[in-house]
Amino acid sequence: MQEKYDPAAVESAAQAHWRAQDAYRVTEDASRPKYYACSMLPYPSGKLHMGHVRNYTINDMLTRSLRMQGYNVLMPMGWDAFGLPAENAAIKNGVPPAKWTYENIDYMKGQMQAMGLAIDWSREIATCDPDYYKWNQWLFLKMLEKGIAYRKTQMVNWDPVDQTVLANEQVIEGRGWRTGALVEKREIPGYYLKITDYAQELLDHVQVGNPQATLTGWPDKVRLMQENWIGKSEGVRFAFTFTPGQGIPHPQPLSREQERGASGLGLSPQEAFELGRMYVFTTRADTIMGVTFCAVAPEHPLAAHAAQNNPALAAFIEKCQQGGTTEAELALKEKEGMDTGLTVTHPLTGQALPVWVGNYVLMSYGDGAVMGVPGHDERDFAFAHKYGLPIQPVVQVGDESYDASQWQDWYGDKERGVCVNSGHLDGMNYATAVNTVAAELAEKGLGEKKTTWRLRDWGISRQRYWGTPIPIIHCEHCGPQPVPEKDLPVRLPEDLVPDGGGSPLAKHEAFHAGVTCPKCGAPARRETDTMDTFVDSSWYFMRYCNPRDDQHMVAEAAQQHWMPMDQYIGGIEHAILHLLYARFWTKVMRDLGLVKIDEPFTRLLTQGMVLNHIYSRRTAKGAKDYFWPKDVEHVFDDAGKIIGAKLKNAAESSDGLLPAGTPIDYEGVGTMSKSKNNGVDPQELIAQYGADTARLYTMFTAPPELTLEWNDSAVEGSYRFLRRVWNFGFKLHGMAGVTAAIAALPAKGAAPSAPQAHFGKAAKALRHEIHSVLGQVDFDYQRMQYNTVVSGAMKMLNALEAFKGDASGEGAAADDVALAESFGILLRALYPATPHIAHVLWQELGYAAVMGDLLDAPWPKADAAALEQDEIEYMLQINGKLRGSITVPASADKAAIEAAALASPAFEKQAAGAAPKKIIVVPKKLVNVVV
Ligand code: ANZ
Ligand code: ZN
Repeated sequence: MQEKYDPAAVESAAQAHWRAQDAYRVTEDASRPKYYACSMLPYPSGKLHMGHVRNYTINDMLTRSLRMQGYNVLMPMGWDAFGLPAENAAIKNGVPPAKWTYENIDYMKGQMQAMGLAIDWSREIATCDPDYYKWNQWLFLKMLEKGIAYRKTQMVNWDPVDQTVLANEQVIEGRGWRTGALVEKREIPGYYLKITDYAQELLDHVQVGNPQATLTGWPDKVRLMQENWIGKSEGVRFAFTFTPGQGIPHPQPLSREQERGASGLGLSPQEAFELGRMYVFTTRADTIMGVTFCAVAPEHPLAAHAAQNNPALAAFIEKCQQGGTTEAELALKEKEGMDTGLTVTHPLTGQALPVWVGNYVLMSYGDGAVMGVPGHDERDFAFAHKYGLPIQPVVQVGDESYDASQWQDWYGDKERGVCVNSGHLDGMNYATAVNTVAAELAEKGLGEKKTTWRLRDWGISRQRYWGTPIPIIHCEHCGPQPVPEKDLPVRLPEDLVPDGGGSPLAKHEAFHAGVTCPKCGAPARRETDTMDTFVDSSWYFMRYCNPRDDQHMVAEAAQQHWMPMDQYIGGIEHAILHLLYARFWTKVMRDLGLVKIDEPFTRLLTQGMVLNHIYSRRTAKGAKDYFWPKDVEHVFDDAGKIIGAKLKNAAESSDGLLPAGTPIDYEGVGTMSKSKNNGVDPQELIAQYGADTARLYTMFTAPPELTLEWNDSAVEGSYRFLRRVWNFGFKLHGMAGVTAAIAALPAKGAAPSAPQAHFGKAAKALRHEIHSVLGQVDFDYQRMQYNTVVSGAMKMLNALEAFKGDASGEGAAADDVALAESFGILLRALYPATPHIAHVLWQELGYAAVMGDLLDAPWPKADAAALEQDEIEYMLQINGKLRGSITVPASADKAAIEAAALASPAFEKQAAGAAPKKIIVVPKKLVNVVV
């Protein structure tokens, strides 16, 4: 055995051993309980970052610890290989996205192997592989058949210079990322998936507090984010009629059928406009008597109508449509509006109300129009203040007094509110008022109660090259036709280099060559749009169960064996879209008879971000340079508080080479990122300390779900700990008594052989410590709190290092047994975190010869007998002050403990002959004597 800990040698030996055994290949072995643990598949960006290291180490610890406990564990890995960065890299470097992607995959796979992850590589998937995306196409066609996929026009970002559609992330402050041209909105056809048909089920299964919820193994935070995204709102939908005589359609009475409109779901804003109506959706029909204006979205037909001969309004509408229009962006925007000059009629009072265009009204939600109740809606309140519109309070809570100059939280409280200033509604609570108003509106044929959802159908068409081709053929005569199943996959040519000007597929004649209409046989052209990459990641985890099946998308037996996944691990950034789409896709597959599960992921762990210090400096030109943490040191004040930073060494900057000592701005900590120069490269870390240190450090520094703040000296500390483990192992290796004791340990499956009576005092104390820490470690493994698993291992090593055999009990041999047993427990407790060093020590010291390979070694169980103590130490207090301790037999009763306390030298010294007034005994902890 090597005397010195040499991580590189240890790690390559362990990895060679695992490779030779094909140690991580799993099959559907029904004799053991299954466990499917999976990390979200990475994008092959080029190299691993610390977030990956953390994510996969968590997964690996889970996998290894469960395997030792007898589970058949699946830990697969794959690549989310389609997407925009590959195209951008291609534009920049002139390399085809396929080549770039496959090279990155190779490199990152090598990095993962160097980390010693227990991945079953035989199940590897790359989503850009035709054997994989063929099934995206196949399922899409099934969805088309069932009407779950459909075609409609969609709004896209259009770059007028490059003549191309831009992804949202390519629009920066309203301009194209490459050309800087002002981006226009265009309507083009695209494909949608009806996720809205599943809204109720998606909500029920995830909602906190819902009796139908099954995703109780997910963090509440994520469940709530999904609930909000799905956004179920119960309220009333009703129409304001146009006040006659304004040159807009005259309101007409409608039958229920007419009101349902062409879609059957109610008139669209345009249809309603033509019939003299403007629908709104409100969750607060109880405030209907407080409406003082209405507001419509800039895209609403009423706005368009009013703008026809109002250039100022037309300009305002255009301005609203520039820049971001996502809800998050709108929420941050200053509320702005303009009067249309048109009025609508209040359905209950008959009052004429002005209609404004408001930038805070979304065309895509409800009916694209709101009733403005500034008295009780915070946004309307701000809007009314800005434009001098009247504020009319109509809800009273307790004896609060309404002050129209300032918003107060109770104005929006519907739970405790009672209607006031509302005529016949006065005195009603929320529910009664809403029911009354809904009934009156229904009576007038103007509206009814309605549930509105925030969730929209999922648009999957992307005008990009590097994605799954949508299997559609366009025929001049027959329109869009599905590609026949036998012709799948529609292969994506892999040798194209996009140039930024539109999809190269459109210009690539070979892609269309020989294509004919499946219906009439006329020459035709392929669809050139590709699928959103969220499609790829919506079901890859099911494909891992039968990755090479070329006859089926998913194979029944394998699905039933592995799915649902027991534990999914990934970043919080995927809390909404990816997880929602994957849940939806699973339900669609269920309804198509492909799988039998309702939900794909039983438990979810969202790991925290990895943070590091951020250091910057303004350049002479006013831009910002960021500096590597390794080049900077903190400047402290007298109290030890960080007040700034300076360069530790000379460093390059935009202003040239800066000398050591140059002051630098300290920005605090933030997520590691390339742009802030504060990333730590896992490769460098592994080269310097080894993978085990990288793994141990990321596990030890914080619980998996919390953020991890980088600390170089703690990395060093992790390394030193492993070196101590090695040194201790080396010492034991040289002790013939210990190696003999290891060889005599019970084999796997055999009963423990050493009875408690065998051990002397020191050995009992060691075993007591090791087994009680083991109990804690075991519990922490179950709850995946891996940071305290590592600290438990540290405690074990401390106890082992401090151990001095006293050759009591059955002599020195019993001490050796205690050492052999204890170190074997430490190695197993540590192994899931640092498998290489644990594996090599396990082999070298002879544990493997007795208990087999560490991969499947028996998980140690805390020995109840070792936890029993012969003697207990009590802290001794005199008048509440700690004065020493006493040791009494574990069997001592209260009287015996009191007597021992009074007989102790500490008491005699402190009490100086005074009589005790009172003695308090806290069992197993402390005795306090009052004199
Ligand atoms: C009047 C009112 C009074 C409202 C009040 C709220 C409070 P949730 O809960 O998210 O569904 N709203 C309706 N359609 C909108 C749109 N297209 N763009 C922006 N806002 C819209 O929100 C429902 C409330 O959001 C509705 O209830 C409406 O304002 C507004 F004291 O109507 B309310
Ligand atoms: Zn045709």
